[in-house]
This record gives sequence, structure tokens and C-alpha cells, in this order.
Amino acid sequence: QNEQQYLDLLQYVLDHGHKKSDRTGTGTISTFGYQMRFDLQESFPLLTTKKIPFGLIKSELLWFLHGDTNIKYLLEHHNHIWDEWAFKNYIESSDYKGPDMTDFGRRSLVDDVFAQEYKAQKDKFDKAILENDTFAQKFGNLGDVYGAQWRHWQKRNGGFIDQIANVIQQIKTTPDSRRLIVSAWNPEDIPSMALPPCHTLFQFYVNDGRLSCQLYQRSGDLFLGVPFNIASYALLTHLIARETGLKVGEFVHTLGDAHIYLNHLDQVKEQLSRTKSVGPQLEIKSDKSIFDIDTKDIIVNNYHPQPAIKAPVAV
Ligand code: DHF
Ligand code: TMP
Repeated sequence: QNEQQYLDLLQYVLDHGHKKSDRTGTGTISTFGYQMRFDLQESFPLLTTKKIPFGLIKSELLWFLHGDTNIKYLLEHHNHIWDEWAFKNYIESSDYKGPDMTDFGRRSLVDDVFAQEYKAQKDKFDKAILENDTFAQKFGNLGDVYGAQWRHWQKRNGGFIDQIANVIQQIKTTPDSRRLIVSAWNPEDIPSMALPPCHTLFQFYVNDGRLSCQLYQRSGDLFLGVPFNIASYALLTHLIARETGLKVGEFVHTLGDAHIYLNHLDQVKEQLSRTKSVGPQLEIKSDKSIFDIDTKDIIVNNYHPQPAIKAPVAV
């Protein structure tokens, strides 16, 4: 049962997690080292105990696969999950002349007047990214995050490495290889990134004509980020399997610091009180390559989730 893996993890951290302060000042309960296994033949692991916006997962993954690191593409697809980190770079720059936005994430939670001001500034920011190319070039970029490392890992002596194209080629030619790895963790580039990669490294494995994938995620926000990460890597496994003529096997999700933010505890308990239903099935309606496929070519069938549960994201 795929979804139960995730619900068990939430319960495990509630029962065994220890209090830990964190970079964002929010506070967490946390545990170190945990593994889940999702059987991709059974169902597509999109949670049913709360509605997950699959459209956002698709556009984020295609954005990575295109090697793009600018939120402009995401905004064009009505995807706002990376806004805060680009906005943070902007307000910390000398180009920003508006009201003080320091610590906007936490302040907008406790101060309604400020929250309105913040929303107005961020709407203006999003509009400028969409309408002004020079502005988008300067402030839409998150640094050399996932897309850059996956498709254009910079070589010491010039040129770059396309890790995704390489791993696809290796899966086709040497499926037994124990070196089918893509790494987003590039120590030299970490300082230039808006957020050092959370999903750090993944490895593929082929047996009996089935492709499995294991992710090492160094840091997991169990309520907000992790449901996205599970669905995103399940989709990536499907796309790579299709590209290499294989069927799907398992997605193995290994976590380092697995945490629940203290301001997500009520939401987690609400979710655990709900009853899950049968998971959906993925359908890919196109023969286009993994690099050309469109969000609308990817759909989930039979997805009947319970309502979304809102929670603030720690910036
Ligand atoms: N920071 C933190 N603290 N947690 C994260 O999960 C996180 N994730 C990032 C970047 N930084 C992060 C990228 N991925 C949401 C989901 C994934 C994500 C960022 C944000 C999120 O807010 N999800 C909401 C719905 C968003 C919407 O509908 O627009 C959710 O309820 O799942
Ligand atoms: P950190 O860099 O201090 O670990 O903060 C990153 C936070 O974002 C942490 O709570 C984990 C969360 N996160 C995810 O869970 N999944 C993701 O894909 C991303 C980008 C972040």
C-alpha cells in the first residue's frame, strides 16, 4: 500500500521525532534517516488523504528537465511554488526600493497589515518577471539549482555534462551498471543557489525489464515538500522508463533530516485522521521525447482525493 508508507512516516515522526530548531526559525520535530518504498506498478503515488496539485508537480519536473532555473517558466504555467526564493533575492538587492520586506515569511503569518503589503509587493514582482525580460533575467533566476546541474554540470576545463542524457544512454546500453547516478549536489555551486538542493542524488536500477529509482533527500519538509517529491520522482521514473523501453518498478525514497514543522502539527493530525482511497494511475498520451513532452500530455486517472489542507511554507 503506497500511501500508507507516507502516513506511517508522519506517525513515526510524531511518535519518535525530537524537537530541533532550524534555519528558518520555525522549529521542527525531526528524525534522521528513514526509508519508504513505493510500488509504481500498484498505483501512482499521489496522496489521496489531501489533494495534491499534480499540475504543479508536472510543470516543476519539466522545468528541471529543460535545464531551466528561471521561475519565469513556472509563472507562465501558473506555478508559484518557487516564488518566495526568487523574491528573497530581489528584496535583498539594491534594486528593490519598496517597503521593508525582511523576514517576510514569518512576519506575514503574524501581521495582517504586513501580509497585505507583502502580497502586493510579490504580485508586482511576479508581474515584472512575466512582462519584463531584463528583470526576469536578473531576478527570476534561482542560481545553478536542479535544472542547471542535471543538464549542464559545468566542467573544470570548459564545456558541460548533461547528466540526464548520459544516464538515459547508460540505462539503454549498460542496464546492469551500478553507476546510474545523477547528482544535484555540486559543492562549488552551493553558494550561488537560492536553496541548496534538497533532493540531492538519485540512482536507477534495472531488473526484469523494470526500472527502479532511489532518491537520497538530505532534508524533507514532510507535510509540504515531501508529497510533491514523491510524486515528482515517481513521474520521473515513468518518463525515464518510457524513454528507455522499460516498465516501472519501485521508487525508493531515502530521507536524511525528515521533519515536521511545528506550525504543521494540526494539519498533520487532521490528515492522519482521514481515510485513504485507492491511488490513481498515470497516463502519458504522447510519443514525444522526455525533453519535448508537454504538461498536458501527462495525466492521472481515477484520482479522488480529499480536500487540500493549507499550511504556511517556511522560507
Ligand atoms: N521550503 C520549505 N520549508 N519546505 C518546502 O517544502 C519547500 N519546497 C520547495 C522550496 N522550499 C521549501 C519547493 N517545493 C509547496 C510545495 C512544494 C514546494 C514548495 C511549496 C507548497 O506550498 N505547496 C502547497 C500548495 C501550493 C499551491 O497550491 O500553490 C501545498 O499545500 O501542498
Ligand atoms: P534547508 O535547506 O534548511 O534544509 O531548508 C529546506 C527546506 O525545504 C526543508 O524544510 C526541506 C524543504 N524542501 C523539501 O522538503 N522538498 C523540496 O523539494 C525542497 C526544495 C525543499
